[in-house]
Amino acid sequence: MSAPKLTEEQIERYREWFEALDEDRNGSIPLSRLESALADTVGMGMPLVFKPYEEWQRMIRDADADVNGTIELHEFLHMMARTNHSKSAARFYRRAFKFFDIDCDGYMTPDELYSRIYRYQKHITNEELSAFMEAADGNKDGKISCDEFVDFMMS
Ligand SMILES: [Ca+2]
Ligand SMILES: [Ca+2]
Ligand SMILES: [Ca+2]
Repeated sequence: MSAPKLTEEQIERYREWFEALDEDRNGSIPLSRLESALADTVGMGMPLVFKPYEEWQRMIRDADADVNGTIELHEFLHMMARTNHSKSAARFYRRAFKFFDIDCDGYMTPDELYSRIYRYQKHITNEELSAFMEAADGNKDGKISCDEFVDFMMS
């Protein structure tokens, strides 16, 4: 098994997630707990608009390498590494982009982003959306291309 490639920073962040999810602090997280939690933490704290729930479930089941019904830290890190850096992640974000590009012109505008996100997460603020636009809009033309989106989500 090849070791997952994560930066120190990512390992630190994922370890914090893991510890937050490991409520009884025994070093393992039941699959069911992880499933419901991941649904809320996918990318940018956005809800689960990017990926069908069944795919997450499958990914989590796959992550339980020793099939003991719980995810241990090393299994968790391995799963996050695969999610972050695999080609399938890029494919997944490209598909997600299409979801936001409502008029299919190849760009995600603030209006499109807002109308999609709002359906799932009513409490998102204009400031949060602007911050996302600002951060993801690499060439600062006020809209997000598919490449900009993928780069941002995978950075
Ligand atoms: Ca396990
Ligand atoms: Ca568009
Ligand atoms: Ca742009």
